[in-house]
Amino acid sequence: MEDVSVESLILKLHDVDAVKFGEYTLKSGLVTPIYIDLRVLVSHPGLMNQVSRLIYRRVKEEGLQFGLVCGVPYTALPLATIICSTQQLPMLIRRKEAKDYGTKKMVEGSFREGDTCLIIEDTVTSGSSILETADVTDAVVLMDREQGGTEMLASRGIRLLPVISMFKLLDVLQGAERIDGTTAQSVRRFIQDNNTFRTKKENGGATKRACPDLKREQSYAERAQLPNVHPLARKLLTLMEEKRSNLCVSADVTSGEELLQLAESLGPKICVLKTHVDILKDFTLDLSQKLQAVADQHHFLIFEDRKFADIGNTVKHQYEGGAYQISSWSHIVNAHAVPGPGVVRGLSAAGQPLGRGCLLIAQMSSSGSLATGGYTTAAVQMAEEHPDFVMGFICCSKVTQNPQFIHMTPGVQLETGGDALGQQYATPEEVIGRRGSDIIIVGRGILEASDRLKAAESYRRAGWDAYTKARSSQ
Ligand code: S5P
Repeated sequence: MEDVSVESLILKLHDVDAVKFGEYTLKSGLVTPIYIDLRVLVSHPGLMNQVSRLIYRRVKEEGLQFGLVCGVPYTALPLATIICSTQQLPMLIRRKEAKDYGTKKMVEGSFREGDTCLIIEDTVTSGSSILETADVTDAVVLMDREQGGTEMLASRGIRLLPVISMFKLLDVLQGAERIDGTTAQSVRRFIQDNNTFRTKKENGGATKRACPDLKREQSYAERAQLPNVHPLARKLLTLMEEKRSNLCVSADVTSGEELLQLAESLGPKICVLKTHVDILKDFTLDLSQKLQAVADQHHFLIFEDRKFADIGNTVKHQYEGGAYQISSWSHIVNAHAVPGPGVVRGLSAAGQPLGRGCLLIAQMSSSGSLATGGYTTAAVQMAEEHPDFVMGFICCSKVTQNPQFIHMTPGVQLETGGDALGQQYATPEEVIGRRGSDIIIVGRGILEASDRLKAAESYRRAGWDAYTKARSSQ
């Protein structure tokens, strides 16, 4: 029987030069190591049929209900035609430009207010052409370049169903030895490096990264068993699964007593308690010992959000010495990648013998953050080079496919929005479900609630539900 799988399609697309590797300059001037041109499909009738079948199958798998089909011109137009012809569905044609005579309609074909139309697109990079097409809820795309389209559309409430994703394409071509590991890696880096998108000004003008792969192939518990996972990450992943919690509370309070009280009451709900000791007016080493005892009792980790950012020698002293002696009580610390790998080596010299772990700041939640693109990629690389100390990232969305790293995301509230000083909030559903992060970090969403325990439980449930939903939708 003819092989109509996505894998066989990928190989055929490569055969007909719809996917090419080399150096190609895009309209934007950007040089890309991969070029995708699905316009060549029209010359291969067998391929047209296979693509149409796979698109239709994808849509049916998701159980989408629709009465009309519209292909975004030009490449997806003949694909929509084949689907409509074989499935006996009415079609709509969207004009690229309204004609300047006659009816001046943008859409040809019959439809009524409230009709549901399936939008078919050939490739998606940013997702903007889908936005232009209609008031859409779902769209299917043959090839998702994974450069921000899914995330951008998700932020507008549109679900994008890809038949082929860029990372899958690279895996299949590499597996079939059509491309070597170096080529695959350079394309992966290019995609990760260029998958930012700018939301509209009214959303805060932030640069966000798309998630390279939203799928959660492994559970937290399975990842805890990976041979090269950092021991502290192993402990964290295990307790997350046990407590059914991917919630980190950001305990941004100013008194030691309040900090302890918060740790005691919210302890059972959280996997990590994040502190900023330098905002406490009465920090003592005795307080840090008490905090450790509460962490042991309720099985959570302590994360001092110190954001180290100096040369190795200085951060080593800052980490182990001074009034705070952070390395003596905090399981996790974080660091900016700005100083280069020396910052990790300095911290590691003090923390690794104590079994401590570090999160590198790959992205930030604040509007206008400079931690994007090449900076983010460099932070990921730095982590990969120091896996014995770096256990994960502070980030807005998944920054690496490597399951040994933990992704922790701040800027989370149950409602999207922000504060007056640049903070930007996304929901647990968005952060865990769509952006593929592992842990939500919540501060004021809980601290400012009239009932903090109740609020923590709402966030715990929202984060956990988003995780289980993402796992079950595979
Ligand atoms: O990019 C970041 C990184 C961090 S660690 N954005 C952040 O907001 N944070 C921290 O997360 C920030 O310092 C604060 O402690 C917490 C967010 O607090 P919230 O009250 O806005 O939820």
